[in-house]
Amino acid sequence: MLKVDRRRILQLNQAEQADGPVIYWMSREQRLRDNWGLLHARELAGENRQLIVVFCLVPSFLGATLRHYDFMLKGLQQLEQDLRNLGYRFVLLSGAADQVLPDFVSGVECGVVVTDFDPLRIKQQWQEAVARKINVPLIEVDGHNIVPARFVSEKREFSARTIRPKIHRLLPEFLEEFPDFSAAQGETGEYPPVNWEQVLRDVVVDATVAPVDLVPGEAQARSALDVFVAEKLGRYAYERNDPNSEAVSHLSAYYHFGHLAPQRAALSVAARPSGEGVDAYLEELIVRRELAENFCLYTSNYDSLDSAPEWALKTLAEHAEDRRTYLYSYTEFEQALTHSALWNAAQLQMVKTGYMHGYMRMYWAKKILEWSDSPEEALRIIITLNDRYQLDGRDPNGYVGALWSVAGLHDRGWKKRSVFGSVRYMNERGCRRKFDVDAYIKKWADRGFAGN
Ligand code: FO1
Repeated sequence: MLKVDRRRILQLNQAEQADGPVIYWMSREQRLRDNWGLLHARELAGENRQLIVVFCLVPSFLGATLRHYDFMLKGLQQLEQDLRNLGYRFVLLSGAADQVLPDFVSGVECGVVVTDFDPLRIKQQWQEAVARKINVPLIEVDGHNIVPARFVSEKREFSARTIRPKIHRLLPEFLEEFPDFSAAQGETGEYPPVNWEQVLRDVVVDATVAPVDLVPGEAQARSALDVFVAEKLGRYAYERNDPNSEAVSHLSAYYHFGHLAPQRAALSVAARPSGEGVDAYLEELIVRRELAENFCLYTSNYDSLDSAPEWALKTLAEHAEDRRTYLYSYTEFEQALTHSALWNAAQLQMVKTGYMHGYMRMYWAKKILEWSDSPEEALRIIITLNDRYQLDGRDPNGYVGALWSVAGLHDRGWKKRSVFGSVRYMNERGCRRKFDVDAYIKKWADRGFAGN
């Protein structure tokens, strides 16, 4: 029988389980395999109860555009097919979960609802409202973190240094192989298939940010992981900060939409002969990623400057009046109209492909701080652009990356300088020491903003 570690599971209301179908309210973990939430729902359904997978599609979600909806809906379309092939039902509800799920739950006389752990505010609000409105249990399962976020720490951690030993101590227990997800048992019933072309036509999102070439879905995510492990991991330790080198994984959009479990990637990487590539990738994938989840879980204003460490707020305030050598508006940043060819190239890489190299993300955000009126304004611009263009926008990692760049989150103080105070500074000279800046500019700069 399937077994999901009880430390991943939390009941969000007091209701008693009843007979009737089990609903898996899928949101963040949009995959069939390696999905602890779905496995737990399967476990509860056992031999005799129906399992219904429900996704609540909201017409607008934190600045998402057609780029994101196209990727997500095409991934869900494949998932529906995979579920049906195993005899499970998939239902797409239109509207926010707190508005549409409770009626569906009572309509099918469901006995229990399982859903994904997610530290973002809007998701916590949906979950609280659903937990209140239904009269059966709502159970959250952490299918995103290898060491479950609520279990690894009960408080906001100070930095990677403080969370790392806690994660490493528990990793041998939690970095386990997933059980198979088996076919449905008993009576399966029918729901009409989703008309995906219609759904994609009907979403009313900003279509000026065009879909990108990355192919969504579990199968594609899995082969991207295999290619990374076989062909790039060896170079990762030495070349990951070179945006011209293809030594990075390009898996972040798959993690964001749940097409790939970080735990699957960790299992594949950890199975390689140990070496610096293995350690370096596991540090980013597990420690840094789970530190971001910890921050958002215990900091409700995770996208506001108010949540930055005090030392950083103090030093930024001391430098609030420093003269800015360059000052750009949101639109100038968006359209890559700064004086810096390197910065513009990074912006264009993101606008055109939905992806910016990790090292450039830090440089890009730090320059927005340097060339904006205030740190508040810089943070707003960074988050808006990130959520609009990056395929992996609206993710705990993105919010934490923005605050790290602007306001020293999870970092320490450095040598003082203008505008930044003692927040860590980065400049083009540093980039030139690390990689061929002109080659990077050449690759992206002539693409132009228009017609993305
Ligand atoms: N989650 C949902 O439950 N319903 C949606 O309609 C939905 C849309 C969406 C669009 C863009 C995007 O980046 C994420 C979206 N997600 C949606 C949520 C997402 O899966 C994540 O839960 C959070 O963004 C990060 O944890």
